[in-house]
Amino acid sequence: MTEMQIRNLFSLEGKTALVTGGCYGIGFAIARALHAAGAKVAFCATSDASVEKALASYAAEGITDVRGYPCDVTDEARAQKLVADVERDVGAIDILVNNAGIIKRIPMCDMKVEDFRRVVDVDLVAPFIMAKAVLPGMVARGHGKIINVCSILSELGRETVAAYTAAKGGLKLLTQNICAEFGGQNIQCNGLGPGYIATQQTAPLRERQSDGSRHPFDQFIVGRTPAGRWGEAEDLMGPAIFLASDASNFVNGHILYADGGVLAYIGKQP
Ligand code: NAP
Ligand code: GCO
Repeated sequence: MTEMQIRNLFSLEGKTALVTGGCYGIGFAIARALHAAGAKVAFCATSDASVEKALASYAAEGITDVRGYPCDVTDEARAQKLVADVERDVGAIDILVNNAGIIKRIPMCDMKVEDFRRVVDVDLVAPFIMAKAVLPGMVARGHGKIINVCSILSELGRETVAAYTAAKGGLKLLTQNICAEFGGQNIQCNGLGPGYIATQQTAPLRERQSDGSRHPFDQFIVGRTPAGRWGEAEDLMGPAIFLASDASNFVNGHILYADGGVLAYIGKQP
C-alpha cells in the first residue's frame, strides 16, 4: 500500500450511504460523519414531518445535499422501494447503516405480546429486511458494508427491557450470520454497539427528579461507566467511519462496542 492509499483508508469519497432513522440522535451523528468523510448520504424516518424536520437539522449543520425519505423499515415492500428510490436518486448503496430502533421499558410479565413483537420488528426484523434489500446489489457490484447498530444490551440484560435485549442480542447474531454468508463476496457486516448515549431514546433515564436531583439511573450509569459520563452521539462518529471505510475491509462479523468501557467493568465496589 502506498502512503497515499494509507491516508485514504478512511475516505468515503465516491460512496453512497443509507442510514435508517437518520433524523436525530445516533443516526443523525452517523449520517453527518459519513457525509464528512465524503459519502453521498440518504436517510429515512417514519414520516414526512420527521424527514422535513431532519432536513432542517442537516441544513443547520451546513449539509444541504442529503436526501430524506419517509419509510417504516418494518414494511418490506416500502423498504424495497426505499432502496430503489435511493439507488435511482443518489447512487448504488455501498454502505447501509441499520440504525432505526425503538425501546419499550415494561416489566416483562406486564408486557403485551404485541409490544414485544413491535420492538423485535423494528430492532431485528427491519435490519434483516433492509440487508436483504441491499445485498443483491452489493453482491453484483462486488463490495458492500452493512453496519447494524447493536447495543451493550446485545450482551447484557436488565429489568424491563426483555424485548429490546432479545432483539439486540439477535441483531448481533444476524450480523455474524450476514458475515458468514456474504464475507466471501467482499461484504463486511459489523455491529456498532453503543453504551449509554444521551439521546431522545434515553431522555427518560436522565430526567431530573422533582427535588432537582439526578435520576437514580443516571447516577447508576455514570458510576458503571469507566469513562465516568454518558456518551454523546458524536462519540460514535469515528467508529462508524471506520466500519464504513476500507480501513475495516478485513474486519467482519465484529461488534465494535463504543461504550466508555462499560462491558470491561464489573462496577465499583461499595
Ligand atoms: P432515537 O433518538 O429514538 O432515534 C430513533 C430513530 O429511529 C428516529 O430517527 C426514528 O424516526 C427512527 N425510527 C424508529 N422506528 C422506525 C421505523 N419503524 N422506521 C424507520 N425509522 C424508524 O434513538 P437513538 O438513541 O438515536 O438510537 C438509535 C439506534 O441506536 C437505535 O437502534 C437504538 O436502539 C440504538 N442504541 C441507542 C443507545 C442509546 O443509549 N441512545 C444505545 C445503544 C444502542 P422517527 O423520529 O421518524 O420515529
Ligand atoms: C435502557 C436504555 C438502553 C439504551 C442502550 C444501551 O433502557 O436500558 O434505553 O436500552 O438505549 O441500548 O446500550
